[in-house]
Amino acid sequence: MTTPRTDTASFHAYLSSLQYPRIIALCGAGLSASSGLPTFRGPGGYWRTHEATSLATPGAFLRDAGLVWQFYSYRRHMALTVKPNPAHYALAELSRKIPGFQCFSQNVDGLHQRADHPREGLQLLHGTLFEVKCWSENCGYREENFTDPIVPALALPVDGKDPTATPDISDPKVPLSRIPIESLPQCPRCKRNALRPGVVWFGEKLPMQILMNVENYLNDLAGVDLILVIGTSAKVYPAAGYVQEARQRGAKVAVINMDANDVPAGGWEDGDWMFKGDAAVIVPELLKPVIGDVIVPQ
Ligand code: BJW
Repeated sequence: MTTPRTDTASFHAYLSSLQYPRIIALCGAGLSASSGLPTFRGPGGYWRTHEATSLATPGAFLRDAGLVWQFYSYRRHMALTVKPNPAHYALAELSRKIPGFQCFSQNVDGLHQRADHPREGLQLLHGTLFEVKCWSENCGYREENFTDPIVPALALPVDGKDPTATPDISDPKVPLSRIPIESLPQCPRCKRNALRPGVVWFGEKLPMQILMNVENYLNDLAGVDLILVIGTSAKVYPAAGYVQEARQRGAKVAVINMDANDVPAGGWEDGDWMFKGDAAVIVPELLKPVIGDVIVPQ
């Protein structure tokens, strides 16, 4: 059985040896964990009594659009409240230093963008919380939207005893009112359907342009030198499949994860690395030879 390397020195030596580096990062929810946002699987993967992934489906929206909007409105609020961490800034700086670097991110929280990650180096595989679109694909309306709450009905409840406190509605002990579909955001174009979050749910296609950008990058004849697999369980496809695709094009794999058992499909191969711990600490350290010290704005 192959065991991955764990020393930073061999990683730095490899990084420094690349003349025209072709590097990919595949990022997941663990990247934003130290910013204070929960992951999907594992202990933080529940919202009230619901598995977070069970609310990320078109079926859940059809059954109870009010509940699904409460989940996403809460997450929009949380994402706006927290800040990008040093790993977001390190990846953004890598993108400025190495034009061939592409960050394939499954995260919808907007933290890459707030860390000023150059737009052309960022492929948002699963969309963003801050775009909303008409439920009807035939209508096709979509808009960028940062309003919090997006409609008054989705305002967080106020504590009866302390009006300055907002009870945490992710806690099932906090009562949640039922929201009728008419009180949810409505499509201003067709005026017949509710708007929904502009994210990719299970069973839905990833955005066509993003898929094309990823395929074009992977199919470039130059191959790939390195894929950084950061804070993702790498269980959701097609994103998880990009690790093997990069490998087939010559890439070495470096995993940065709190859980050393979260191994990408296909297992370890000679020359891989596993860095166990917090991405916010490890990613800036790994990229130091190229980006120097990360500056996090106060
Ligand atoms: C830390 C840390 C710290 C913690 N530092 N680390 C092939 C095989 C089998 C199934 C399929 C297949 N191809 C497609 C499918 C079906 C399905 C799928 O993959 N199912 C799997 C469950 C098996 N895929 C799809 O449905 C996709 N669509 C599709 O394939 O369409 C095809 C199609 C063709 C034609 C017509 C129609 C369709 C769509 C997938 C969409 C996923 N959407 C979600 C929700 C997005 C919106 C939202 O945010 O609510 O995306 S689900 C959820 O999972 C979210 C995430 O982006 C995604 C990945 O999760 P992630 O980021 O890896 O999080 P976790 O929690 O799993 O892991 C966190 C990790 O961090 C852990 O490892 C921790 O240890 C670690 N960590 N703290 C470092 N501080």
